[in-house]
Amino acid sequence: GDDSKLPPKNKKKGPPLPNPALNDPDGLASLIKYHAKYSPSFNPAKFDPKQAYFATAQSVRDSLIHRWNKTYKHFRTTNAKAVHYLSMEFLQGRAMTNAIGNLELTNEYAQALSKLGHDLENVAEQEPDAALGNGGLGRLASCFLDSLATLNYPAWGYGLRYKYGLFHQEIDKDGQHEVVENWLEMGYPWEIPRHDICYPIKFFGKTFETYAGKKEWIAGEDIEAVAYDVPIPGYKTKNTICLRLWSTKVSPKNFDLEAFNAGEYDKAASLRNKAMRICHVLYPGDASTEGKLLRLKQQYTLCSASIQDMIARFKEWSGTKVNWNDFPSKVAIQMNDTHPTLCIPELMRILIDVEGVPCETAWDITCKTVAYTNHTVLPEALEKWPLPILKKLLPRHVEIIEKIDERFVKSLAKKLSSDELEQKVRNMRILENVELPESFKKEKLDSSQSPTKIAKTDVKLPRGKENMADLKAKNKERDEARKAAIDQGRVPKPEVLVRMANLSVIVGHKVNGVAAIHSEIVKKDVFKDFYQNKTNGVTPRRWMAYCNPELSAVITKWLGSQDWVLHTELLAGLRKHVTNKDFLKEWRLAKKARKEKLAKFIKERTGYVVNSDSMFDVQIKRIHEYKRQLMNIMGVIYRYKKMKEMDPKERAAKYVPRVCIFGGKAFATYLNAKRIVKLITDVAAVVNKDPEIGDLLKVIFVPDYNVSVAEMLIPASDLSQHISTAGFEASGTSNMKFVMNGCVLIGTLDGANVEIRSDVGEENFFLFGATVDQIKAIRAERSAGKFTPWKGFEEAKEFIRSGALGDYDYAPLLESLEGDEGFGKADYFLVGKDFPAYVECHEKVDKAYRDQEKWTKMSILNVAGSSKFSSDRTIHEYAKEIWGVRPSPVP
Ligand code: T68
Repeated sequence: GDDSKLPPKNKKKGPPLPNPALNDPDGLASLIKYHAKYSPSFNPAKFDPKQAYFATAQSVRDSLIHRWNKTYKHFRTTNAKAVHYLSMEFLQGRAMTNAIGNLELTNEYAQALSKLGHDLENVAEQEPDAALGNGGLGRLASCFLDSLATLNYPAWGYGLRYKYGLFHQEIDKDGQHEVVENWLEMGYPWEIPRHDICYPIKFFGKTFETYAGKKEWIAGEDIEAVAYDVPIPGYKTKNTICLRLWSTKVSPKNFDLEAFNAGEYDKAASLRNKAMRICHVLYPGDASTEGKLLRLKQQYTLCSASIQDMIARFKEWSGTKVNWNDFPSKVAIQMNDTHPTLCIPELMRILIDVEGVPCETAWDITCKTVAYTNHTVLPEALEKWPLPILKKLLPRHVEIIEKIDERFVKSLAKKLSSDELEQKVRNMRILENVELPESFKKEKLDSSQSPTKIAKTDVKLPRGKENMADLKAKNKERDEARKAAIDQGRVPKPEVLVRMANLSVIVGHKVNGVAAIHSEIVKKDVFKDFYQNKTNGVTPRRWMAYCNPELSAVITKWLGSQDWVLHTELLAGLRKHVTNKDFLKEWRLAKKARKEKLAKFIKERTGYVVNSDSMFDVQIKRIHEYKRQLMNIMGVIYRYKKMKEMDPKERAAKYVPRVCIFGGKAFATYLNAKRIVKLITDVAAVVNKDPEIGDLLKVIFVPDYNVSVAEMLIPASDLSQHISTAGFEASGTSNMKFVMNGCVLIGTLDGANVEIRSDVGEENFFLFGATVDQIKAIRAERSAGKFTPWKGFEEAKEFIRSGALGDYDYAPLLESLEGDEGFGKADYFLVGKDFPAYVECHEKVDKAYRDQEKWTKMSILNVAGSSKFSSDRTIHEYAKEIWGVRPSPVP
């Protein structure tokens, strides 16, 4: 269809809608004015940037809705298999620049707004970030949506519409403070409330056996989930897919009018408040039982509403003949980490209890439909829920989970010898801290019990060098001692836990990690034949074309077309120009333009003045000990200290002027992370006002790091730090964004760094630090008391301890770097071990930066080698190797 025109004027009611050709700036200007005038939330007499933003957004939304309707009409006609991406997080950031860009209307909108006295960039900056996520995992989900739409895959994103996004970070003399982020305060023009799409969600209650083994769940609390749809436009295509965010409410019949009229207001609105609470915030604290219940309610709401939605569509699109066996050939579900794992028992429950599908068939359908992506190896990030709490909230689901667990144990019993069995079952089954029943031991398993369908999971023995017989004997002894202690009541019986990752692995037809090295590490524990790697990627639209128009223009000019935005493999073509002086000059100027913008931004946000001729050295990500912002700031301290010990000449000869920029939020209850934030700001306060040092060193902590701040920082960086302890960062995705923006990385052999380094060339990457294989030995060396830290590391610690940074108590942070043993102590993340190599590597960076021509070449070769890290490549791999979906472009 021709969507260059809006729908025809409605002659009967309301004001006349302008009907312009969208590629005409005058027409767009009249459309914007129309929305400014008739938008109900603003005074039509005014037209300030905020109003201009809302009116512009409304006009863009018209086009998006038009395309979105066409897309799903097309998907309905073709009834092709679709992927459903379930994620507790979508870190969308701002929508406007991206939407206008993907519609290819950036110039037209810029002109239209200029006719109305506004500047597009300034108008776009009025939009608050939609921060419905924490970090990498949530942003990955958003990049995937962009690629799914762009590549024309039939797809849906499913998430929750949190009232408050990730907290707003304020920094003051005491460090970080969290303030609610009220992103919906002014209304969100990019969403469409779908009052017609609403599903019941049940909690608590009991299950009953009805007839012939059928189960019925009578709930104790009934609420509803209602859809808010956010259209996601593809780039250079009409395909516009849907991010469906669920919000919670109660049906009006649950409002107790009698109680209200009797003055019992809290009672009257009690259920309503409970329902609203579910979508209040992202990851509410879960230390208490109430907190755990709330988290589980969130996860279950996402899963139940989404599964009901898929089932409703499947039935509707199947017409009169619903064949449940066809479900997996129409529906693929991807679980973004374990947070949506409850969709497994929910799909089975609905199939068995509601649709009357036989258990075996329901099991088969569920296995073929769901797949799981693992994003972490950190044990504390692997979700486990206490069985009694889960049972209280979702009694029927627990019955189903227990059945899956039982069948899995049987499948292992059938395959393994009895001496291996206990240990394997303990590690791999869904329920933790449950004794293995005698009847499951191999010799007692009669063949009629042998499972067939779940025998998909294969076990590989750990590849350690330990003597297996010794290990087994030791384990047995330990287990017996533990059991005796419990039996005698000397230690409490451990709580039974439900391991969500194990459930996902057992059921999912595919399991994948997110970078080659991460997948190798996880494979050792995760035992599945069909374990895959799908290296992450990021969208080159948002992360190159829109956030870095200057560099993008240079790339387009020298490649001769803009096709690289869709086909990043063309970026390799930059290599052949790398000796051309004009090209190098234009490249430098483009980078410089972004650095000047950033310098202005830094001044506005922090008050500090930085020189845009300095090297911009950036580390932006969630604050976490494994990401080692602590090592970075200790490196800065060491550098500062050495500078102070030198005379000015020596100092200037050794170091190039640097601005060390940090950004990131610390989880509210993660005290060491908050101490690191405080340390960075304290160092900044001392260094930045030291006249002796001047421009040679500046330290900046950019408050409230989010997607929009990343869009400002990444294009302006020269060097960026990806320095996690090897084996801890699953992939990282900002490393990819930096590379695409011509920034050189300093990093360890961790996550996607490994692949980046190999693709951009070893000589264009600053590598340092211990490798994954060395870590075990390093820890052993330490606990044997054999590790002596480098004196430079001790100097940096001493500087912090000395009070030179003020009177804040850094002792707990420093203690984490000391001692010989223990998690959270004994320098678990090997800052001390890697520190000398890190400092030395930064000296190489200084040397390299002095030669600006050489540095510019490195910068170009990073972009030229970045093609693999487009999320388009990642999505094609998922589509082909996991989901079995094919592109379906709207004609
Ligand atoms: C990140 N994980 C990985 N998790 O840390 C990062 N976890 O290496 C990877 O690039 C990225 O995922 C995408 O694959 C996260 O962001 C979380 O945010 C999280 C949230 C709640 C519970 C556990």
